[in-house]
Parts: sequence; C-alpha cells; structure tokens
Amino acid sequence: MSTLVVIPTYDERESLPVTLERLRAAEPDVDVLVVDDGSPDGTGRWAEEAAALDDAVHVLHRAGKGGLGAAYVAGFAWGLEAGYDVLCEMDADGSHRPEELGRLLERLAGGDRPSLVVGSRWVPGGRVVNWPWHRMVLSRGGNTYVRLALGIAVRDATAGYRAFRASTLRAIDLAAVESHGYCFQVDMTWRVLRGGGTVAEVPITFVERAAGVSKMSRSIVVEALTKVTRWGVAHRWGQLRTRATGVRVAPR
Ligand SMILES: Nc1nc2c(ncn2[C@@H]2O[C@H](COP(=O)(O)OP(=O)(O)OP(=O)(O)O)[C@@H](O)[C@H]2O)c(=O)[nH]1
Ligand SMILES: [Mg+2]
Repeated sequence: MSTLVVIPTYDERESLPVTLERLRAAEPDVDVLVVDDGSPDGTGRWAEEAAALDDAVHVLHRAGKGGLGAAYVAGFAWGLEAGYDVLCEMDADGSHRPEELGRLLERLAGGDRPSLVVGSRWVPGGRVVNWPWHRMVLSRGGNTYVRLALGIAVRDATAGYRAFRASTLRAIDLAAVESHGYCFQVDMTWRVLRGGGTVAEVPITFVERAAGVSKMSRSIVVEALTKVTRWGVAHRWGQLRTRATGVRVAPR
C-alpha cells in the first residue's frame, strides 16, 4: 500500500529536520508531504532543499498561516490526487514519534479494516511525556467532554497522529471541513463515524515538543468547545426527531 505522511509546518525550522530524518529512517518506503504556510523562519525553504535531495519528500507551499486544518485539507487533496492508498497526519515538532508509525499502519491493515487509526494517548498503554499538569487536564477533560457530547467511544478524538484509508477521505467532503485546531481532529473523527466508518485507537507515547513554539491558543480551545457542543446538540435533536416522526435525517 502506498503511504503518504502529511506534515503541516509553521515555524518548525529546528524540529522538522529531526522529524524528517527519523521518519525516513523508520519508514523508508513512506512518502512525505510538508505543507508549509510561508513560515517566516524559513522552514519552507529548508523543506524545498530536502525535497531536492530526496524523491520521497514533497513540499506544498501555502500563502500564509491558515491553520492546521486547512493545511491538512490541502495536503490530503494533493495526496488523493497523487493516488496514495493511505494518508497520515503527523506533527513536525517530534510529539508524534515516527518510530511508532509502523504500529498505526499495521492496525489500519488489520482484519477488521478500520476506516481510521488514531495514535491515542488515552487508551491503556498510551502515555504523555513532559506535559505540565494543565495540558493533561485540558486534554483529558476535553476528550471526556467530546465523548459525552457526541456519544462516541473514541478516547482521544483530539489526537493528531493518524492514518486514514484514501477511501475514507474520499467519502468526506473535505472542502466543507472548516475547523482549525484540535477541532479539526474531532471534526474528522465525527465525520468518519457519522458516515458509518470505524475508528481504531492504538496507544502511543506523546512527547512534548523540545524546540520551537506551540501554536495552541485560547481561541483553538473555544472553537473546539463551541463546535462540539453544537454537533452534539444537533445530533441529539436529530435522534429525538427520528424517534418522534420515524423520519431519519441524513447525516451531514
Ligand atoms: N501549515 C501549518 N501548520 C501549522 C499551523 N498551525 C500549526 N501547525 C503545525 O501543526 C503541528 C501541530 O502544532 P503545534 O504548535 O505543535 O500544536 P500542538 O501540538 O497542538 O501544541 P503543543 O502540544 O504545544 O506542541 C506542528 O507541526 C505545527 O507546525 C498552520 O497554521 N499552518
Ligand atoms: Mg505539538
């Protein structure tokens, strides 16, 4: 199966070279697409040089910082057009260890053929290294809220280490996905499940970034909270209407 790992970057000049080297060493048969949003620190230029030296590495440049969600949507469109069978998400900052990608890919190829595999911090065996307590609380609390609001079983719906079948992504209207930060991950999970797909979680060890600056912000958390609440209410309302009228409203 031909596999592409999409790595969105914004000011990751220090981290990307390390991540890319580890990824190429761990999974030599996997191609890479760096999606850079015109990083002021020259990450895009560096990626261009790396691509010139390695046929498996590709770069997509976008005009300005448009958010992680939009970068992935552009990267997926590129990968689907190029005909890859599997498309993965990975952060550039070293939080998603390239050495664990093989386990995600193995799970995707499993007999039950999940539509999406999530590298999960919050299943047995999953771990987080070097996170302050408030990040733990935010991630655990956020994921519990998502699970209850949407009524889903996924324990780490905000996780950004993922492997999708191309067919899973083709079934989603990617142009309609507008979420930016963590919300993008929840949005994609919800769309897979609503479309009748399945999500499998494999435990990973998530390592806090060693270099560079986090792009996480209050607005990213607020976006996730408000949208998840809206989706949850709409879903429950739809269920109630179905029960009352017997008419099923098609999933979005
Ligand atoms: N192309 C692009 N990449 C982005 C953008 N925002 C974040 N990224 C990348 O997305 C990945 C995740 O961003 P991080 O800043 O690590 O955010 P995070 O992992 O939620 O936060 P930390 O846990 O603090 O690292 C990194 O590779 C970033 O460079 C963006 O607007 N455009
Ligand atoms: Mg990070």
